[in-house]
Amino acid sequence: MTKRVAIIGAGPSGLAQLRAFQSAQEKGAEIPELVCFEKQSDWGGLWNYSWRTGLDEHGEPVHGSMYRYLWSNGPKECLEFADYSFDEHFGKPIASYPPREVLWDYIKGRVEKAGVRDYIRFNTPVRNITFDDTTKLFTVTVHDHNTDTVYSEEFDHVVCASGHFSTPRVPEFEGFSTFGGRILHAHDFRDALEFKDKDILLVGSSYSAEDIGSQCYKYGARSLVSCYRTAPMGYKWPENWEEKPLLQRVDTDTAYFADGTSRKIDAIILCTGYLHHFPFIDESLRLKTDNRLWAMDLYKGVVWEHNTQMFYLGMQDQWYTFNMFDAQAWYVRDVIMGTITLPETKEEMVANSMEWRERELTLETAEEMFTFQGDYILELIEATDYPTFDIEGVRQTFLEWKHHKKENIMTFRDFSFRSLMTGTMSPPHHTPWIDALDDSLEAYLSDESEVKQAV
Ligand code: FAD
Ligand code: NA7
Repeated sequence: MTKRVAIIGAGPSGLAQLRAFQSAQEKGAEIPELVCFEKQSDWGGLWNYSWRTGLDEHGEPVHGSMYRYLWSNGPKECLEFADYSFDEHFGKPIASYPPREVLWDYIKGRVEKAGVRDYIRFNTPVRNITFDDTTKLFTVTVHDHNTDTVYSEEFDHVVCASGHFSTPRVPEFEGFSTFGGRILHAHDFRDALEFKDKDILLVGSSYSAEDIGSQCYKYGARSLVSCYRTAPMGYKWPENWEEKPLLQRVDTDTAYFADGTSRKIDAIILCTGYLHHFPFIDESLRLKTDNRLWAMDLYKGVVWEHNTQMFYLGMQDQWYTFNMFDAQAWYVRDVIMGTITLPETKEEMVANSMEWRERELTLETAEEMFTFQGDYILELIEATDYPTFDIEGVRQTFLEWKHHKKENIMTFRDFSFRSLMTGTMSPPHHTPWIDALDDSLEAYLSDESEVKQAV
């Protein structure tokens, strides 16, 4: 009887899994029966923007953490699919830091071409996943919001690709319950114009703090102050943006910091990261990890060591994204289809993971971190027929990107890179990022500058 595989989520990771199977089928292999459950009404995961916050139209927690005017935070050349280039999708070279809608379009292009949409059951959140030791089958229980019915089906394998930048980590600081302005987490941030002419406090010192702060600056916040727990971001900030050690407390309109200083503020944006949150997975199968480069219990970063019929995709902290999910999905496909054989014992898998973890613990610089992730991806790619690509070239691109950011955090998106897949050089964008206020696909792909020429 044909094996059945459940894929949870139709974001970039879940879609990579569908494409991996479809590509094997295209080459003549017989593939298992696939069912992808997606809680949203469309595909693309976080890249499928929603204006909603809190609960969705069905009362489900809103998955989306993306905001309006979001532009890629790294060069697109580092995330390009090895089997579907930007050139192929757009039919012309495009600049290196596309806005969200452009990347969403690219993600969709590959799976539309592959014809895998029919595998997906939309508006269908997974409620529960258990495993029966006797039958060796999973029972997956879902809620179909199209018909408002709950049902269960059995599967031989489960691939969890539900993402981990969706459930906010929300610390509390003294005085929050009596603060007079708005307090929100990055997960609920949508439109920077809301903060025009306001004095903003950002808590956190990673991607969200940097990018949400930059957006607020670009769209006219009066001032910004960001604060860090461990280390400052340390960029050369514009003159109305200051970085301070951690927030200690607030009163109705003022924030007090660990260095004894204070600032009047109108709103607080908690850029404090996300939880790996899988309330729908039985305890024995549930991944528990922080946001880090090597999560334990996952052989090769994907195989659940305690039950090798279960897999996770994209659960690591991400330097690489789309092409890493591909490398993982192709590997998982081959384990499921039996062309990759796992070690015989759990101990061997754990020992292998420990080696990666020990190396992860030695990483100090960003360069060491993206080299680590590049090495991991290469190891996966070498085991499958995913087209290999120039990981060393990606590493160099990341290096240049970091350098550009250090030089000027408000201009790094104005640089261009060469594709590591096709060799095509990206053209510069028609408008510097700081002046480009329209983030639509049409505006981005047009040749029209947004900067009015002086007459
Ligand atoms: P997601 O994109 O989160 O997709 C998971 C899918 O699973 C969703 O569609 C969700 O609805 C579905 N799902 C979840 N739970 C269930 C359930 N119980 N039942 C059914 N379906 C479920 N990466 C970059 O490369 N460049 C960037 O510029 C960039 N910017 C980012 C900005 C923000 C604000 C965030 C939060 C992330 C950003 N990322 C960026 C990283 C991002 O994680 C990846 O690009 C990518 O979206 C991860 O894909 P995924 O499929 O693993 O997860
Ligand atoms: P990250 O990268 O996980 O970073 C979380 C940040 O939040 C980090 O600076 C943490 O500081 C900080 N943090 C967490 N808890 C606290 C508390 N209690 N107090 C103060 N600061 C805290 O999440 P991001 O949202 O920035 O990025 C996630 C993804 O979104 C990323 O991949 C991008 O592509 C977009 P720490 O350094 O741990 O002290």
